[in-house]
Amino acid sequence: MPAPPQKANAGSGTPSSQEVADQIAQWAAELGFDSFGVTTPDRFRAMPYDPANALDRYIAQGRHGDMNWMEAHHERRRDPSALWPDAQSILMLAASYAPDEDPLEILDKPDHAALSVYARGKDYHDILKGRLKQLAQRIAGTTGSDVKVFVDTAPLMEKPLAAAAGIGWQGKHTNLVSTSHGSWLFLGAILTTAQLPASLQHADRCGSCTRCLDICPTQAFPRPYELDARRCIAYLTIEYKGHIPRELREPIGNRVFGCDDCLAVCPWNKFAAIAREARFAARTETAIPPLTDLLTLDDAAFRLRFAGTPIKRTGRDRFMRNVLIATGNTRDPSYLPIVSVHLQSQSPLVRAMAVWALDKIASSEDVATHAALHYSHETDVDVRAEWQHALSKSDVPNARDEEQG
Ligand code: B12
Ligand code: SF4
Ligand code: SF4
Repeated sequence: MPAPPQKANAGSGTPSSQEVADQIAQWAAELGFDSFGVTTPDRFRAMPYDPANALDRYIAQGRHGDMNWMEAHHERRRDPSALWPDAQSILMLAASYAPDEDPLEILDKPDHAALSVYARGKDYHDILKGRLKQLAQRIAGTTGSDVKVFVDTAPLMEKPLAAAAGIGWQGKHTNLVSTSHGSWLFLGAILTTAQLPASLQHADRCGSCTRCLDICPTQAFPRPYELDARRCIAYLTIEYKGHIPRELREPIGNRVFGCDDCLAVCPWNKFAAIAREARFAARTETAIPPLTDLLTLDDAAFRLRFAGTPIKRTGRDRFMRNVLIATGNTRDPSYLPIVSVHLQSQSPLVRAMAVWALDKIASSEDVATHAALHYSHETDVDVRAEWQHALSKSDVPNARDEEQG
């Protein structure tokens, strides 16, 4: 492998490592990245809050919930050298997806679905990966070094790496914040065997602010700078495959896919320019859809509607589970006909949340009428439990007896 650039070699035409870093910064800007910084595995390990240790605690406490892939790749995630021992420098890139409107406004429209800002446009993984690959090719061509590109899905801790690379700091909501782009940044990484000068790190600028912690609808922060994913709406609506715990359904409100509350209240957002990348902007069909539109989606219509967005990856049934929770939270009986259709869904996940929504929007007489049609045929234990809970307020004797017995 050719030697990576080190220092200026007067008259030879070989660029110094600082000149190479400056050139990469320029390319990154040309490719649409809003921020760029360099760090090393040693600097990452020396971060004052010890990210590897924080990850160990997070996994040991089960805060990753059923994201088993975090446990499976734990050793590699905790240290970039474990992922790739030859990596000498880590280049962190950030792209702004700052919205052009207040993402919290939709929360006042319970008959519409709140889809988190990051999921409204084209899938950022695709956009970022394309750009990172182009940048990596140019770096490899210039330095002769080996390069690897990562965005989100690789076992790398992108937030502390970005903090180590001086892009910003990890805020109390745990995401990376920057003084110029606020909390709206996507992150990506390029690892290389080239030795490049490390960037200066940012100081933590959260100060005494606690806005992100205070607004969280599900109290997902056990303490500042720490998140229990099991309580986070982003986890529950996107990653979690099971029945969402009963006590967290009402706080979810109309957040059907992800949540932006802790990001949106960050005071540093006032310095964030609207995202340059038009493909991150909301597509008409994903902007703020009425719940009625979503409640009628079958699998094919779901795929068509959300093709190319992160939403498609959750699959129709999990998405419909979330839509039914939002529908229950409207407390609006006019949804009764469409909710009752879902009582017959093939998916227990959907049937269970249809029963919950029914309970929230219908009278106990209506619940009993629908139970008479469906409860005795129900074989799924979780769906039966939802029926029993709903019926505990009405007069259907067999369900009440079963719950008591
Ligand atoms: C797993 C995951 C999730 C999980 C868990 C999130 C979490 N905080 O762990 C869930 C599904 C909940 C999630 C949600 C979201 N995610 Co996410 N997620 C990831 C992923 C894949 C791994 C994160 C991870 O390593 N978690 C493990 C724990 C240990 O890390 P941590 O919470 O950051 O813990 C740190 C702090 O506790 C800190 N710490 C501990 N003590 C102290 C003390 C002090 C003083 C300080 C300063 C810090 C500190 O050290 C730990 C290590 O850094 C990354 C991509 C990647 N490969 O890194 C994207 C990523 C973090 N997610 C991202 C986004 C955009 C989101 C959402 C905004 C999406 C949405 N709108 O719904 C939400 C935000 C929720 C939130 N408040 O965090 C972006 C964040 C970009 C940014 N600006 O930081 C990332 C980087 C993806 C990307 N490539 O852009 N996500
Ligand atoms: S994304 Fe929402 S639920 Fe998750 S921590 Fe932030 S405010 Fe809480
Ligand atoms: S809202 Fe306040 S505490 Fe939270 S990340 Fe932003 S500045 Fe820090």
